[in-house]
Amino acid sequence: MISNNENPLGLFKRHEKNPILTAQEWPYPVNTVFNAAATRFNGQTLLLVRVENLRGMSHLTVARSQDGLHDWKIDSKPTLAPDPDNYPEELWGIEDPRIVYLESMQQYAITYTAFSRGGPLVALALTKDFEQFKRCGAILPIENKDAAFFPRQINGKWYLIHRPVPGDANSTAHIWLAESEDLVHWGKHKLLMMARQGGWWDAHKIGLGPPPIETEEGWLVLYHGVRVHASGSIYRLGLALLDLENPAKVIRRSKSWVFGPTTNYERTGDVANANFPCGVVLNHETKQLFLYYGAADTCMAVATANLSELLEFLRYDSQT
Ligand code: BMA
Repeated sequence: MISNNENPLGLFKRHEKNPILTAQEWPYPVNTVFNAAATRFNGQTLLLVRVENLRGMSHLTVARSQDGLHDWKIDSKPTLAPDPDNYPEELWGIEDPRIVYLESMQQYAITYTAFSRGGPLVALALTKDFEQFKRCGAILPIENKDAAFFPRQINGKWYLIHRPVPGDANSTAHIWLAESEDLVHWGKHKLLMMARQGGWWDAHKIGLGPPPIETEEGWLVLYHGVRVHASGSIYRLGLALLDLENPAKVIRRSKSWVFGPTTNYERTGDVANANFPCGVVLNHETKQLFLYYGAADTCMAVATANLSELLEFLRYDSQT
């Protein structure tokens, strides 16, 4: 039998009921539902789903399920809608959230892309109950996306992973790390991981997927890598491991991708060949990881993996 170390594409197993959420079952008319953040809340799995309306703009809506797989209960109207009157950066919608529970503050931090007149940027909202939200406004200017906090302070500082785009939307883009005292003002920006070059699968752009996961070996980072081909881009997923006490240090980075578009619902949709995870839920007893991902910018799907198998694969396939 071929081990997962020799077959990275065996690490993540798609759920047989995929896609788990589609526009057809939404309680109100929408175009697509994708790129959801994920967390556990009140004993349930909660997804904060990016929903694109019939004007092409996105808002966020909560869907809950007891087991994270079946019987989703979807809020009957947008849970967090853009508020451009008070937050002009949300003019053209809010997208691609990441949720991190900040134990020390007893609240959930939601970092999301606000699509401003000047381009996409990173905004922050805090909540305790997913009903009332305290917006903190834009925390990083254009063009920036794919940001999430680490769930705890490290040596007295908050850390944020983010992905600025240095030129126009087609330029190469890398993953950065920033520090803050208060979650709102970010500085000491450092380049954390670069897109590879040439023929590599992650040679064009890379960006954080779900928020970093704390493990005994380091912070496990699942990141998307983009390769541009004649017929468009392919979004796939790779792994990296950061030092627990110094997250600016990359200990390992997978050479191969570990998850990419293969099924019909991943290969066909509004944006073909985009597997785009923004949320992960870890079962701390079984060490099973539920990866929630938008498929082809059209629907939501889930795949499961074993945490120790991912770490073992990283030991085997690493390059930094
Ligand atoms: C990225 C983001 C995602 C999207 C992906 C594929 O730049 O905008 O929201 O899923 O492109 O279209």
